[in-house]
Amino acid sequence: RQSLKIGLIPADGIGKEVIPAAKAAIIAVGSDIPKPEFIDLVAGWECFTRTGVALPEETVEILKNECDCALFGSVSSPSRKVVGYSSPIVALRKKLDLYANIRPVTSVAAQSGQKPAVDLVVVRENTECLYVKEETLTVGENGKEARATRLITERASRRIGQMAFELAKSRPRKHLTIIHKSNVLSVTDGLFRETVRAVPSLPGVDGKYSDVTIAEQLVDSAVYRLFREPEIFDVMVAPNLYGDIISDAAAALVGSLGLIPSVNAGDNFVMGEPVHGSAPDIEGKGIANPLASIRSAALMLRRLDYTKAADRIDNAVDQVIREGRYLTPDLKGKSTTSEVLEAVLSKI
Ligand code: NAD
Ligand code: K
Ligand code: MN
Repeated sequence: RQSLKIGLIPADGIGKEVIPAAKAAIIAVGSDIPKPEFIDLVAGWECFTRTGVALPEETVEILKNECDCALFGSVSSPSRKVVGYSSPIVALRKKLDLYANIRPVTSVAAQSGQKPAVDLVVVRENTECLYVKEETLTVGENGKEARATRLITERASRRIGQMAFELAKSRPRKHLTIIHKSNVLSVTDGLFRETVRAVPSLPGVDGKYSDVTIAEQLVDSAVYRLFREPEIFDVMVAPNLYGDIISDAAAALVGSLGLIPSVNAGDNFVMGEPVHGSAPDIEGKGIANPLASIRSAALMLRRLDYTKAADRIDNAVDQVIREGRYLTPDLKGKSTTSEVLEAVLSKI
């Protein structure tokens, strides 16, 4: 590659405050990556209120045809149904076939050998489950009746399973926990569980995952155990909704949602994205934690095999957290977004 073309979609709320920090971190790694070229793209609720479209066709086309990778901030989706609006991030994950959402949750304590040691990765299926968003509202003898379709396919469960086994194999503990609720949802979660379990015996796998240990945990007790003994988890693979909830819960264990990065990954494209939303309660105050977004940039670079650049960014972030001098209020600090960014840049 001569250059690395990165689409930037800050979208709404604090997305606009933290994506510039990720951009600055990427620029700071200099010659460890091909010369970065940033392409500013729009999507989101504000875009919708301005143009009537939440995800312009142009944004999708440029991502598909011109970008090597992308960074997404956060969208503000109204909790009421608004005619014509649907979440652009859910649509983007589908349109770019970014079928896995990989969310590492690591406490700095874990890195320095202290307790509680959280060092896990949630591998969330990213295209189906309840997020197919097929909802209906009818009126019956019980008044209004709302229904939603929950889709689990063998294909999606298999490829997320493969991604999870691959990731588990690459980590020191090589342990995979399958999250489901197949005691109640025996058909849908049953299919997810069985399909993931069957990955090691797929044709062509040839004992590749024989060193990965496999456990299962019902989603509710998984949250319970996550809070009591987070150290038992390494890689957790889950259908879309459970994965969403579990990763926010795990974020609480390490201090803040503002620390947790993710990548939306497919076979041909990768999009970094902080796990948090648009945080309307702190929007515009200049105090959003930029570390989740900066770490998402590192995760994106790591997936593109720019390991050295990714390590430099991650090490800088870890040092800033460990020193504790420049932290935003979500981590009980007094610093602003830009002060934390400056601290990270100085370490890079
Ligand atoms: P949220 O993640 O925006 O915020 C939850 C809490 O965490 C808030 O108190 C917020 O201030 C805090 N927080 C989150 N990120 C932070 C950061 N970087 N620094 C400091 N504090 C941070 O979740 P929410 O409040 O449930 O949702 C707000 C909006 O975001 C909603 O419109 C929702 O639809 C949207 N959302 C979008 C995405 C996405 O873009 N993928 C994900 C989740 C929520
Ligand atoms: K987000
Ligand atoms: Mn979420």
